[in-house]
Amino acid sequence: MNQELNRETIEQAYRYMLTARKLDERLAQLYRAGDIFGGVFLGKGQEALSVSVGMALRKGDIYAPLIRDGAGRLAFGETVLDALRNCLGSPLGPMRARDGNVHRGRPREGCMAMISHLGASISVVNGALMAKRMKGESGFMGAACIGEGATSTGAFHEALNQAAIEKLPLLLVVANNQYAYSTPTTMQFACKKLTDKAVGYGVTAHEVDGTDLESCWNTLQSAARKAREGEGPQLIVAELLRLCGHGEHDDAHYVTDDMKQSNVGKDCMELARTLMTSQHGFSDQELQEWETSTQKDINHSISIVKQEGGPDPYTHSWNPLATRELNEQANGIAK
Ligand SMILES: Cc1ncc(C[n+]2csc(CCOP(=O)(O)OP(=O)(O)O)c2C)c(N)n1
Repeated sequence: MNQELNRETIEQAYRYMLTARKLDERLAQLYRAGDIFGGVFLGKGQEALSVSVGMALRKGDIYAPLIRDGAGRLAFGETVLDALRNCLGSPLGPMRARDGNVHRGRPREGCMAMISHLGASISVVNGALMAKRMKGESGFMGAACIGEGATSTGAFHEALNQAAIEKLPLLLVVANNQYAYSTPTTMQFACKKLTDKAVGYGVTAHEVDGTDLESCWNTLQSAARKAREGEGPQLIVAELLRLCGHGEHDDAHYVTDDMKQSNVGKDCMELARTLMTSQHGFSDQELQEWETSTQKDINHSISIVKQEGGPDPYTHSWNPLATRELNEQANGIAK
């Protein structure tokens, strides 16, 4: 059954979106202050889609978020501390100070560590879903999140074909944010719509306005239900605009004014705020209070992580994370 976007669920969704947006803003500041040595990639403009994916998943599902999925990660159970520890290089972070970027995850909890190679995460989710099936589990689902740039890779086509043949309960979520780094969609694909790509593989496709929380929610809920009920992989294509650079090192000068002023250029946070006040009875004051308390909580988490320092080169075990010893340690330490 589809879960409704009601007063309770929209508050949850909005709070995850707000936390993700505020966390992104602080990460950008920390990056500019020289506190983060790795790259910082923000999800500004993609929170409505991302949170709808995260909230369509359940415990026991598989999730492979991409660089702009802070809201979905929070909804799937990631903590603000995990994100900050990873970016600031704390040894207590999920990747134990080895990343300093966005390639973090907790595979044992179903959240795959992000892979930079575009499209590669889809077959990882396929594999995890096939393993669950072989173990006799049921009712599970997986979501792999990609950008429109990844739809041009061989990895995308091979994985989508495999998922279709195996009838895997996969949500393949494409955030078409109009640019793959600086490459516009006209240089990325020649089909009319990205959902056309599903036809050749016999996959059901859904199109959604990625700026609108309600549309994202309803589309993801219905796609998730179909996947769980055995209807095979679902390709979801959301139209939106990345409201920032590719990363904080990129000023996005190539994004045209026309694009910014078009429908895809609308900020999903502002639209969600209007939805909360006009249709779900929340007051501006309430929303302002959440904003202030969220900011305070994030600042508190930053002060905790800053005190944790970096790994001590003399005592830290530099064995690969995949070793048994470190896997077991990481499970105990980084809770
Ligand atoms: C196979 C591969 N080719 C090139 C790159 C370099 N690269 C990293 S991010 C990126 C753009 C990604 O665009 P898109 O898939 O649309 O996702 P978005 O960043 O817009 O969310 C590119 C080309 C890569 N990581 N992997």
